[in-house]
Amino acid sequence: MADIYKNYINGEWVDSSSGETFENRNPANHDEVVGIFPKSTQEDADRAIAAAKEAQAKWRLVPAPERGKIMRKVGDLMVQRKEELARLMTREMGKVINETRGDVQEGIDTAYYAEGESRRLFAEAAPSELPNKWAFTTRLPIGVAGIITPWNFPVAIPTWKMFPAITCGNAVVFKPATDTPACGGKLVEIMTEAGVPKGVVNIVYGSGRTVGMRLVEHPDVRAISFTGSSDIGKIINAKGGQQLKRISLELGGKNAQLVMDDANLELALDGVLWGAFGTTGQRCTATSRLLLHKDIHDKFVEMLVERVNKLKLGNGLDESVEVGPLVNEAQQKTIDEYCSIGKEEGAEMVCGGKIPDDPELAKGWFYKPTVFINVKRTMRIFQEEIFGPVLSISKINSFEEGVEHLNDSVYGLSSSIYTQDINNAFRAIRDFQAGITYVNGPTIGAECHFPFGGVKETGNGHREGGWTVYDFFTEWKTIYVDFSGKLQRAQIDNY
Ligand code: UN1
Repeated sequence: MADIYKNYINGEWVDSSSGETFENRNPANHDEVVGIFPKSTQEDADRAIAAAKEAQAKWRLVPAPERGKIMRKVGDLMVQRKEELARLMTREMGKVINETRGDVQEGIDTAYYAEGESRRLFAEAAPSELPNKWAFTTRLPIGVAGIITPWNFPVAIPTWKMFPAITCGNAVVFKPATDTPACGGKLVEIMTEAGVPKGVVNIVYGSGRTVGMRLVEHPDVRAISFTGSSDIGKIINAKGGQQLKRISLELGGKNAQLVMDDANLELALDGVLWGAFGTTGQRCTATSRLLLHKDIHDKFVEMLVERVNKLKLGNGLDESVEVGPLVNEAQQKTIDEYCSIGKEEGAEMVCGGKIPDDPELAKGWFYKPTVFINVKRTMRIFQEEIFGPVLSISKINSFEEGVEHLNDSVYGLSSSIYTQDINNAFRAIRDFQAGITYVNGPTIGAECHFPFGGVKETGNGHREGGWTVYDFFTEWKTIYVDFSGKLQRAQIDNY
């Protein structure tokens, strides 16, 4: 029997005002319904926003370290329920159990980090230019934040956004992806159990078009944090921008790993297998381009194909499985289309490229891990985000050409170089156009206490993670205190 979920608005679990619902199914076995969820309306979103606004007026007055203690409790409860959450996540979106455990752990780390930051919301002070006058700054919450999240990290990404938002004294309305609503619901349940007051966290299930857009358009939502595609991000930025909202966008990627002729090839191989086929390639940080120096190209391709062909596909609850299904049928179709496009464009497919014929996998949205070689910069499979287990390989003649290839993208999230040459490693750090560069590590594996985000069309300049996201969720206020007892005019009386 599928579990029935409800919205959480103003401290109560409620159905949608429409009475309508939607279901989600296990992508490894589409006969299995994971849960049934309210299909919410604009009115439901409005009620949640009103509740958040009211609750925030009190929440902002709670000392930040007190808010932080609740975050610690959230982390403790997540530790207790880690396995339960991980198993639910694998059933809901398909990635293998070790990865879903990692996803929950990233949320736990984010909770404990939030507790620490609650005592470190540092602000600065500097001398006033006038005598008997002090000047300093402080940081205040923004108000109500709309949290719109994707399905590929159904616990970690919502925690990156909600925990700092709430720790800073904001209230949130959370709209999880329709492919992973159950994980979002469990997370909110934990937050309420840990003591996040009613109205400070609300969850409203439903489509991006109805619920998500209402958050973006409602004047009482002053901040939006969104992770998803660049196309939707641009719409959110344009709509929310009309009201001059603060908007943090974490969007697409077309991340590359450059392997130089002096690299440790075994290490680079482990890296690219994990980077390209972990999470079935469904990460914004996934390695989707591999740039191989000409002197190691043929050998590396041979080593890679041998390993890719051995990757075990299946239901992610089986601990021996390495690659789970895609999240849904549409995604499977997209991947298949890109494989046809790659072939038509003249790239050479050296493995994969089809839906597996294994009858055991017939009820899931599986796709064989795919590798293309001879991929040219003008090809769509070089340029476009595919979000699946497809790796495009290009041969490069030099480090400089590698940098040029790597930077030839509208995106700039993550990047990686494998080399033993310290000079090239540092040149890469300086010259790769990306928010994240790994040296001798794959393009995935960001840690929650560091800034996370990218350049170009990957975002709009904000960073999640680390201390930087605390800046996003606070307003700076400058305070001048004049104790001279007379009018002192800045820029005038001292000159
Ligand atoms: C994402 O790709 O959507 O660095 C987030 C990583 C993870 C987070 C990825 N810690 O791959």
